[in-house]
Amino acid sequence: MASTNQSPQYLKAQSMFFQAKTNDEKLRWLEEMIRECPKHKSSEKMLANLKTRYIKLKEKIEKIKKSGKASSKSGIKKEEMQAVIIGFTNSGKSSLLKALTNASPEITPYNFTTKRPVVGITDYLGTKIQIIEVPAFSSEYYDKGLANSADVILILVTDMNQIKEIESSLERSVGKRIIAFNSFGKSYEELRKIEATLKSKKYNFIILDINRNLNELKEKLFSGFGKIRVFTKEPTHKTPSDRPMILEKDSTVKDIAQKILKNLSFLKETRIWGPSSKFPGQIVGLQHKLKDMDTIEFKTR
Ligand SMILES: Nc1nc2c(ncn2[C@@H]2O[C@H](COP(=O)(O)OP(=O)(O)OP(=O)(O)O)[C@@H](O)[C@H]2O)c(=O)[nH]1
Ligand SMILES: [Mg+2]
Repeated sequence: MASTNQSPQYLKAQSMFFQAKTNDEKLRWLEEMIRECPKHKSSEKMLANLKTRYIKLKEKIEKIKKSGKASSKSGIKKEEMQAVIIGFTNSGKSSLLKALTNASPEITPYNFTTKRPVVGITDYLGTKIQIIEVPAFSSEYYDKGLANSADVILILVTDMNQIKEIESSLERSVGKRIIAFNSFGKSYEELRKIEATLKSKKYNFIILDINRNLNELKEKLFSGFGKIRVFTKEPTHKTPSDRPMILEKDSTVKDIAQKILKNLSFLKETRIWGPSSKFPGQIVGLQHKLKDMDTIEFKTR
């Protein structure tokens, strides 16, 4: 890259670019270089080069993400629903991961016990949610790439000030954020104040007690993925299946019919109960959009 007549800001970004270890970081510094590149005739070519590089790198990152491999150095295979737990050291990340999933991370009263990401799986109504404990925020073990690519980011804190600090580092993240305030060791009076503050700041939050409200947390996590639950019902049965199917938001009758029925031409009639129906048992067409907690019944020939 050209080295003539560049601003100190540009040179700094360039040096950061060359030092960057992850593609996400590289992309960030390239963006900075483009911003700081002089916009006059003599540097047109250089700017064009930078932009091409930027687009290529962005495509590469997308490709890695789509192929299911995490773009970060962690090497963790991303499942369809992935949440990360991030927080300062000793905020209780491992304790939560252990209570919520099949993982058994090391838990100690000492700082920086978790030095590598730990992956666990939790079952939600028969569907799996992947949950990852990311090593302590602001430590050398922290993995920003994981935080940036997760679908849901659970920010576990023990102090109100930690929220802003963590959030300000998430400018490149895509996931829905949930604040979990760890109630461990806090008095009732303290918790009352904390709850009032979180409410007034309009956070999507939960006051977490891992012995008491893990189910509430699971519900919150699930809603963060923006998916919908749809129960199926056999025409001859009075009640629907007890386990819903998990579908993408805005799925249609056709989407679920294709999953359940082998051949759509056998489909005679579809009825819907619940939020997307105008009345219970409404007959709908293939393009009908489903909503969370609908019940659907297919009559076939
Ligand atoms: N019983 C209980 N102990 C907790 C809870 N949260 C944190 N602790 C205690 O706090 C200490 C740290 O907990 P960890 O779960 O290891 O915290 P961490 O955030 O994973 O910490 P690092 O991985 O070291 O950064 C341990 O002594 C835990 O027993 C909780 O909700 N219940
Ligand atoms: Mg830990």
